[in-house]
Amino acid sequence: MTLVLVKNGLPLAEIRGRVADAAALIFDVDGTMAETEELHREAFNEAFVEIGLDWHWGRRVYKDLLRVAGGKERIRAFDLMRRSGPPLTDAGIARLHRTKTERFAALMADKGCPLRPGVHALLDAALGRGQRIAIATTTTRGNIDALLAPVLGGDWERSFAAVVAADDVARKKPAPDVYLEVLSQLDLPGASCLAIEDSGNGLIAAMRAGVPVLITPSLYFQDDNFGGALAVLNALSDLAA
Ligand code: XBP
Ligand code: MG
Repeated sequence: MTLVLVKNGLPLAEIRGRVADAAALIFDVDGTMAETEELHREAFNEAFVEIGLDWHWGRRVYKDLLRVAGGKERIRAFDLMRRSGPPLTDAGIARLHRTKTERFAALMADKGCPLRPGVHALLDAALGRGQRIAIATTTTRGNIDALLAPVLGGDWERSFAAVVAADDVARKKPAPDVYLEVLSQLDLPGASCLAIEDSGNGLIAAMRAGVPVLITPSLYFQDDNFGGALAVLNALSDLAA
């Protein structure tokens, strides 16, 4: 039996209705579609070695660093905190992050990363009822392909009405920019859609764009504040139970 955890918000039957009735479902990627953050952490650590930095991000420090959305911004935040030596230049950060992105793609190709329970079924159900699906993420665009191509097929993007990633907008989550850009591409008001997120930053970004939010917390964000969400489910598979 599935444990359905609705910490706040609507009863499950009503959540199912809201999901089915939304004009579009807007998915976050990291943490929501798949538990990718451990692979991101590994990719950062491999990049540090490759570039010759004596940095290593363990789980505890990475949990704190995840407050900063975006890999380049996370590198800069850590660099400013360590207070030794001259700060990395913009070009140095860009190079380090490019190496991290290459390492992430290689790790994805090597190890793979399954979608979280219920994600594939929800995508199929949405497409089956003619609902539009979209992506609003602060990850690098290539990372989406590295995750989704192996599990949904190389032409996965054709199923999505809009895919907006980090470098398409000026500000990352918790700013609303990725959501506002998705809504503009879909030509829909935020209130008619439903966002699916795993983190407090994601929740704030969607709410600032006027989009109601369903939360499925991922490993690193179990204790985030999800006040304001329609509901908090332990997994999207609960929708089908
Ligand atoms: C995802 C992120 C990203 C990834 C790493 O947040 O914050 O920075 O951790 O990817 P969200 P990059 O799930 O809210 O979109 O290194 O490409 O930034
Ligand atoms: Mg996320």
